[in-house]
Amino acid sequence: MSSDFQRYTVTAALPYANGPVHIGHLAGVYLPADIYVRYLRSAGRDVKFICGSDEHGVPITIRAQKEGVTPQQVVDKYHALIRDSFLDFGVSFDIYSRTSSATHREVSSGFFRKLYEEGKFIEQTSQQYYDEQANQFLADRYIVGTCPNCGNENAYGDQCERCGTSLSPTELINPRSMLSGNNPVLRETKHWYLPLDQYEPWLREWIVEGHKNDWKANVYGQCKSWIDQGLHPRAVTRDLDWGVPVPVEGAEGKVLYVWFDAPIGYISATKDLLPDTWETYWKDSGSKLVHFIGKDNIVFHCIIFPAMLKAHGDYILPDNVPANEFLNLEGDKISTSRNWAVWLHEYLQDFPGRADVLRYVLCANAPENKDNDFTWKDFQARNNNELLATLGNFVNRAVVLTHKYFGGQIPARNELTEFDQEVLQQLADFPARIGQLIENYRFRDALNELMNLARLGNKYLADTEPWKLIKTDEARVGTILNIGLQITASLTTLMEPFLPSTAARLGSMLNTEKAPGPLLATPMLCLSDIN
Ligand code: B3M
Ligand code: ZN
Repeated sequence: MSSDFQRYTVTAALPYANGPVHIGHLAGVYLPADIYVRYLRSAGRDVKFICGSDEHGVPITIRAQKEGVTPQQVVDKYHALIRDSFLDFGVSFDIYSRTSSATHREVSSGFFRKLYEEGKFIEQTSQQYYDEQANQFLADRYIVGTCPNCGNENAYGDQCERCGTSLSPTELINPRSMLSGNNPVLRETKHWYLPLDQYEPWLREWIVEGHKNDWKANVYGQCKSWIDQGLHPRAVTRDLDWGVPVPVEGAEGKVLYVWFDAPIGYISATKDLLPDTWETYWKDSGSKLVHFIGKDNIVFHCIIFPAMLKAHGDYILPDNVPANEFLNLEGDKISTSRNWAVWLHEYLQDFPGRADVLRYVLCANAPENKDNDFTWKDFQARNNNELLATLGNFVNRAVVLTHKYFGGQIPARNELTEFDQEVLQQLADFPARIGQLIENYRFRDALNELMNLARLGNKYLADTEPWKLIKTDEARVGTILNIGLQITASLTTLMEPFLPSTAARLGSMLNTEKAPGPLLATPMLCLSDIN
């Protein structure tokens, strides 16, 4: 139970710094994580929100080759772009670090070395694909071929993106090198493997038995099917020249596999943030570790990384891994290579100051339990019918009428009718209900409850009709607006995790908070916009 924990370590998947981030990333990972963290902070909990760029691996070097620049230039460019997009959308990381940092090299090397010295790896020589023209082993995405599962002719050496099957290069039919296009040859090379098979009984007990009821069905189902199929040793090193060098003798020209070093990036980023106290967030059993990820990252966060943490021995394990499904765009899969995406930085060029509108739409339609579709028509309808007509309209009426009838002073609450009491009772139930939903990772439902509160406010004003009563019963109108403003103030607090800049704007309008900071300075709801 959440109440047993004294603090929270919340991570969001480290995006590859090989391209900008799009609405699928925001809807699937960063928005739910940010809502969760903002809620925890507002509830006074001790929480650290950790992220950074994933700057190693073949996706980076391939992009560098395509653009004719160095891998370092690629990651420098996209690290800055991604970091700024998150900032512009109010994703409130405590740190946005990067895996090319000195801290990360030290922490990930130290992690590997400890496992190596304690004999936790298997050392194995095997035949791997090699491109004789490029003089290079073909790790992971450097090799493509036909997927043995679905026949996709462009499956990668580690995964088929069409059917989602995870692959090893030698399973590909008709393999070809991404570097030269040639058919590769097999050559001998030595690597270190994490014997996942040895962790199978423990993983079965921890996940299949232990997390049956609290992990999301999509996450639990994927894990169970992996474990049921039987786990095998996995190589944690690669023959590449971009990455964290393998810190042992006889490993020249080898680096840590990107999926070995990247999750350790969560730990190094925490160390960057809190050089003296980071260990509390990773080693104390009073800390609740939660990983927000997309569904293609489930096996790495639920099976491989926990096995690494277990092998290491000093670390806590994730309490939950709330992965989302995918978001499509206008009925088609989002694709970087086909440039079919809404890029976050471009959205803000088209809709300056409207980050909250996208946050709202992506949360209301989040792919929590199944793949979902983003359409501009739905975006427009939700903006007009929900944000403006429901939320905006209510807040506008409450505030404008108070200015009109009471010069902007909050009127006194006089005698309460039965209806008033009923509404106040309903109002009092919202915070706990919304909080409970957020703590259970049900962000869509939580947002819907927030809108139900705005609906309650609209109904209250429509039923009590203060604009008719003002001529005859000013005291009664005072009570009505007092309650209307109470609902507005609660809405402001409760909306903060979802719509942070709108909440700041309303807070300053209601004088409940100090003026908004620079990130939050752009209003979404302008009083003149509505009615
Ligand atoms: N960079 C994959 C991705 O962006 C990977 C996540 C790493 S999380 C440790 O989908
Ligand atoms: Zn396939």
